[in-house]
Amino acid sequence: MIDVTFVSTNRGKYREIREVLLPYGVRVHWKRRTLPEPQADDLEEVMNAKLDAVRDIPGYVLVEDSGLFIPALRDFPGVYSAHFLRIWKFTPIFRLLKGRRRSASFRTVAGLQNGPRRWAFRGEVHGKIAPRAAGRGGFGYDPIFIPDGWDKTFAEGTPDEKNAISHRARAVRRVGEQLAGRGSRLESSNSVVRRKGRRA
Ligand code: ITT
Repeated sequence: MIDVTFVSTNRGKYREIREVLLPYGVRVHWKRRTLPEPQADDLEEVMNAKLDAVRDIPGYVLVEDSGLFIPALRDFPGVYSAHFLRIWKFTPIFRLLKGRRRSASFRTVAGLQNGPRRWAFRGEVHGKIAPRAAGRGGFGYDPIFIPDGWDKTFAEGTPDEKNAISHRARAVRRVGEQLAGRGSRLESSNSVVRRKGRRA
């Protein structure tokens, strides 16, 4: 078994990540810690700031930053997803989307660190914003997001159904492949983590 410390305030993320990494022989330990979320242009920048803040933790350390991107709202709430949800919940999104295209996507950038080494892994799922909130599963924006190919929201699906296709599961399966020794050279390159100017 490989041990990984996942640092986050979000228990829902931990539950999903734990299940996704288990088949790779990776055991996830959750460390609850509030990490800096600088005002940044992309998820990767935020992810890197989070990794900077966990340098004191030995061994493999995993963090991730996620967001809901709505093209009709110029990708809002995007990197501001956590802040926006905390203050406003869903109603303004429904109001802003009246008469506009409802397509949306969830994105995750997961960052893995071990001493001086860093890796970044991305995952995305496309879908649309539901007409109204539905379902009690998941967390965050799950009640208002209908992934492509589904006729229900993430919050109406089971944890396994969400993990089969979610942005987070897609990014984190790559973490599992990396840890199990099957990661591609591109994704294990530090330059991927450090490259600027690319929207995550
Ligand atoms: P950290 O401590 O890991 O930063 P967080 O909840 O603040 O946890 P983010 O900064 O990545 O996480 O914020 C992303 C926001 O989007 C936050 O409000 C989440 O609840 C929400 N979110 C992230 N992943 C989601 C998912 O899979 N389904 C629904 N909402 C999600």
